[in-house]
Amino acid sequence: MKALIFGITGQDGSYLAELLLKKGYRVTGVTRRVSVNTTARIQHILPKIKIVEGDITDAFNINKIIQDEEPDEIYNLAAQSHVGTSFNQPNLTWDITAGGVLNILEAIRYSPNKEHMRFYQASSSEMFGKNYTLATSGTLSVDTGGSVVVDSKFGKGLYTYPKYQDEDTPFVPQSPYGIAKLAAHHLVRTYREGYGIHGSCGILFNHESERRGEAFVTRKITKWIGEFVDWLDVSELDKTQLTKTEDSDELIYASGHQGSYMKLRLGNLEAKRDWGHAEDYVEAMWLMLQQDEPDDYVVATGETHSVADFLDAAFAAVDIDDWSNLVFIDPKFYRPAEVDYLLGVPAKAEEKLGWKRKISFNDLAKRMVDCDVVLSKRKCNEKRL
Ligand code: NAP
Ligand code: F7E
Repeated sequence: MKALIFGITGQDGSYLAELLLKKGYRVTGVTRRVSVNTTARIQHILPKIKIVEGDITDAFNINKIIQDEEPDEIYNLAAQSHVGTSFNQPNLTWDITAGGVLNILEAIRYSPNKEHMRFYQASSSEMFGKNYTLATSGTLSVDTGGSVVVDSKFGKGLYTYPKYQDEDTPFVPQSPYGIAKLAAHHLVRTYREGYGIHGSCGILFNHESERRGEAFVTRKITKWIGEFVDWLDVSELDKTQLTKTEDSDELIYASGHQGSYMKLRLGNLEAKRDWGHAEDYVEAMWLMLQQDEPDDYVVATGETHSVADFLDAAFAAVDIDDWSNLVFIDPKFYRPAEVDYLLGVPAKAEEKLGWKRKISFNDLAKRMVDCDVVLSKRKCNEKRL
């Protein structure tokens, strides 16, 4: 089997490429030319994959790649994927995240091998925006432990809250990114129904990892913790020496120490997300393309946590219980429109694909922190040489 991955240099692309190689696929990845090397996440598998140059906004180039490669499976993970950036660069986001998908769909539509190609599109929980489904009494019951049992048409599942999103929740996107993803989502459905393309969309909720981009909130937090722990170490300080500061103070001080350290600068800590690990989620992408019929699936954990909860879990991994003195709230990181609450019910993916997430929220945070502590130490040591 031959797979073509757009977005192979990203977080998900790297995990998906690893998974497909393990399954014996021949993997081709599309990378765009930029002035710096973007292959860090796939460096370890580069000898085993084929790389071709391409940008999904370039329709002719994309068409040529698809006709030349004749893949059995095409995964589109390429996007301008940062929601905050999409408010600053909405046109670019639209061209890549929506327009790029149309280029791929058109190339498949006119391919002589169309019947043999299966297509995966990376849709997003951002498409739900501010909307959610409020479970009604008929679909809900409370188990003895106080959790809510959602009795969906795909079977019963145990979820912690009665507000959720699933495949039937109407989309009300709140960002240029969410709107572009929704356009792409409807394009895939239309090409599926109109031209018989085997195209499936994974409506994936937030998924993170040790390879997560550094501008997303989880990685921004764990990277800062790694560097902060290294600063404490090098300064021969321990956390009990940190002095209390005002909320308006942007720096951290320690008693008996001359220097200071810049606080972790964040925006809205109240937003809630359904956070899983990317390694689990790429498995769901592959499973979708193994189905006889194309379809759309929510992929999520069924739990929701605030950004503040993630801070709790991440700081706990380095034995810091109270982080309030270490975080500075910077209005710069607030968004013009926010998605307040995401909790996905993955009952359909569990029932039809047999998919189940394996990595818990606390393990996710701990894995990311542990990795960033090691990475920071390595980088700092290199800098000091
Ligand atoms: P990511 O780390 O930001 O990776 C995005 C990938 O897209 C990178 O390989 C990037 O290449 C590539 N790309 C960007 N613009 C391109 C262009 N014009 N032409 C070709 N390639 C381009 O994102 P991710 O977290 O792996 O997510 C993968 C996909 O799932 C994205 O479509 C994202 O929107 C979607 N999604 C992600 C999540 C999540 O929580 N991670 C949830 C739902 C949906 P460079 O390396 O050159 O920048
Ligand atoms: O923000 C809040 C921010 O940028 C999460 C993408 O993969 O998932 C991701 O989009 C929350 C938001 O992810 C900072 O306001 C607070 O409420 O990590 P994020 P996202 O916007 O949820 C979806 C499903 C995708 O599809 C996207 O591609 O955290 N927040 N302070 C902050 N966020 C950031 N980035 N930086 C902060 O300083």
